[in-house]
Amino acid sequence: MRALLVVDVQNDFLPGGALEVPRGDEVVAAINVLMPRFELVVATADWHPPDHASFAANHPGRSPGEEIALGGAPQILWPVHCVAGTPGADFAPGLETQHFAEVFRKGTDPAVDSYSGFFDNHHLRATGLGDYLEARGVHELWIAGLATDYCVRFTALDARRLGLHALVVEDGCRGVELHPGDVEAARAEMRDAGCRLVTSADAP
Ligand code: VGL
Ligand code: ZN
Repeated sequence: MRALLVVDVQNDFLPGGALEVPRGDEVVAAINVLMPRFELVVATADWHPPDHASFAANHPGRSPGEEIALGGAPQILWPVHCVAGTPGADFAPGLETQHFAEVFRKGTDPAVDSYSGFFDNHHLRATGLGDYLEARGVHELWIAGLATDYCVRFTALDARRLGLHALVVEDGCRGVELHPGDVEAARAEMRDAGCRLVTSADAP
């Protein structure tokens, strides 16, 4: 069984959003074309409480882009984004969300961030996505969305750790590129972990 996972295609990650991904809006059309080709489509949504520890605003004197230690691990501080229930957390306009069989919310714990759609950044808590896919006999996971160098990357790496075939649809993804080269490094890391980098033309 093959499934498509749509990662964090939410307003705050689009141009003009709180944590804008350059050309992030371009993934919508590519994903809309992809979705009808899969028997199962699921999505993740970044879904933070206002007091989330990844928000620079919750650390007096800190600015977005700076790094702190959080629970013993490095944490990049972000602008306030994808606050649960706000318009910034809504799916992008035009995204055909009626294809989503399920949505997995992540980053809901104020104390820990969650880039991966499967586990939080400390790998302590599962979102349920892994069990959901296993219960449906999914062995091949196609992944598209935002952002290539954060949530797509960590989701794809966790998919491999869980023994799934992971295919990252490059024209369905865009990166933040906080530092130049981040997207290229993410591509190399995913490839080295056994992910296949494909385009939507390769879809079934
Ligand atoms: C993301 C940074 C912070 C993402 C989420 O969806 O890639 N990046 N929160
Ligand atoms: Zn976030």
